[in-house]
Amino acid sequence: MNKNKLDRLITERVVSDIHLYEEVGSTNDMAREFAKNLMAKGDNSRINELFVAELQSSGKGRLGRNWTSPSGTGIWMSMVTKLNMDGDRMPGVTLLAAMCVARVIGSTAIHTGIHNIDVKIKWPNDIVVNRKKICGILTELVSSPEGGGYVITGIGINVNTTHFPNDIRNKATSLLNESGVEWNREGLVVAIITMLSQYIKRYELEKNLDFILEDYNSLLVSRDQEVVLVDTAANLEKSERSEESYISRGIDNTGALLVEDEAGEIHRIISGEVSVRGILGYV
Ligand code: BTX
Repeated sequence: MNKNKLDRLITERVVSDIHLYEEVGSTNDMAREFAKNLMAKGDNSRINELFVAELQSSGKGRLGRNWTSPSGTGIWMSMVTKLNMDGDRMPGVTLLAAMCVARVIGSTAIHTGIHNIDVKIKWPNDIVVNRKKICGILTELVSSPEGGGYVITGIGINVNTTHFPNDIRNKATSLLNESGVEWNREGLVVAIITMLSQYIKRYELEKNLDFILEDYNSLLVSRDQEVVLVDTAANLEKSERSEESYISRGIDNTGALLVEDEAGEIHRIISGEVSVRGILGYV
């Protein structure tokens, strides 16, 4: 990745600095260490700071899962953002990031004359293109016991990747695989981080997701379709059922997914380890 092409983010004061690495374990871990150091020093001057790597040797998904991050073909990045909201609003940042990635991919495709890209969000943290996973988001909180802290927004996008390991080959894809052309990684980074920092600012002010609700729900995969909740009993309010199917009705302004049961009753699912599967498989 060419750092000069990312520098606009600094000159336009979207981020205070960019740390670009050839290889790291995980950009989220680098970002976490950085946030911890800032807190230890009592340094409040950095609002947004970006960590980007060409290769991650131990990229992370949720619950200690692995995120395949081969060299030079994807976007593996984490933004550290000073927390100006309650930590319990953090799952909303995951949804904002998903929204930014989906919108930027969609608009880049239109501007470059690519028509075969159907981009959707799989709540809460995946972006799918043509029903395969192209991006995952891992948001983490680094909070201090005295209050305050940082949000780490980790974004992994398969951009020009052509080969995937056997275990994910059926559900993973890349922008190159789907469109047949190479995409400019730096352009995507600049557009996504610019949009995300604006969205986070607005979320801090408004304290809810009303401003993206309609747009988000229009991009939600399986909306108004049958979904199965996997291992979700603990996350369903007033329900202990976990293997029944529901109709997905979109998110509310807190970021919870609304699902309707057979009796027409609406349940709110809060994110955490919740998998929502379409009846036909992964999406
Ligand atoms: P997740 O737990 O929702 O998804 C992880 C699962 O996705 C894996 O178990 C595997 O089945 C599948 N998978 C692994 N690698 C890929 C891939 N490259 N493309 C598609 N599917 C894959 C999603 O977690 C959150 C991922 C965040 C990744 C970013 S990259 C920058 C930052 N640093 C870091 O270590 N993580 C984040």
